[in-house]
Amino acid sequence: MEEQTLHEGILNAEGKRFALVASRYNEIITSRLISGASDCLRRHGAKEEDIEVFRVPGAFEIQLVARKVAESACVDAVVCLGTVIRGQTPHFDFVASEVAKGVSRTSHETGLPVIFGVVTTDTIEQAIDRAGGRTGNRGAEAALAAIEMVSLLDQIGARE
Ligand code: INI
Repeated sequence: MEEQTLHEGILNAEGKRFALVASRYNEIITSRLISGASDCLRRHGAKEEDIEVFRVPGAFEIQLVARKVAESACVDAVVCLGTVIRGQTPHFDFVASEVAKGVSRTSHETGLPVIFGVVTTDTIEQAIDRAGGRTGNRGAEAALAAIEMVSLLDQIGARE
């Protein structure tokens, strides 16, 4: 049988530039996502000066800034961070689905990894769990996904 050719990103962020677009709503949770993402990027080789943080009021505003930053071509990937908690708003479904759709659309339309690191939960306890609590840090996971995707896209680019 012929050997397969596997393409997968490596987890090395050296020389790469990242933007974190993070909402202020539920700041106690989102600040932990920012710390988790920044720490993960640094530990994988990104320089402090190559990590920019853009703050927006709420998750609903993430998409616009993520798109502007992605279009500026100054970064290799954008990591979107926020916290939407169902108990806090009847608008939960609307806000959560808009930000998810917006992040996905921005990635497809700009060709840049735009990663969804928005915590969407029923309760604040579940959000804490996902922001460095019992079930890891969603910000760090999103940053890792960004590093992997940048590397994979580099490999695809090198084949063209
Ligand atoms: N924004 C969030 O990021 N999380 C929430 O849980 C939330 N709630 O509960 O309403 C929220 N609302 C604000 C929204 O994102 C916009 O900032 C606002 O509607 C102004 O456009």
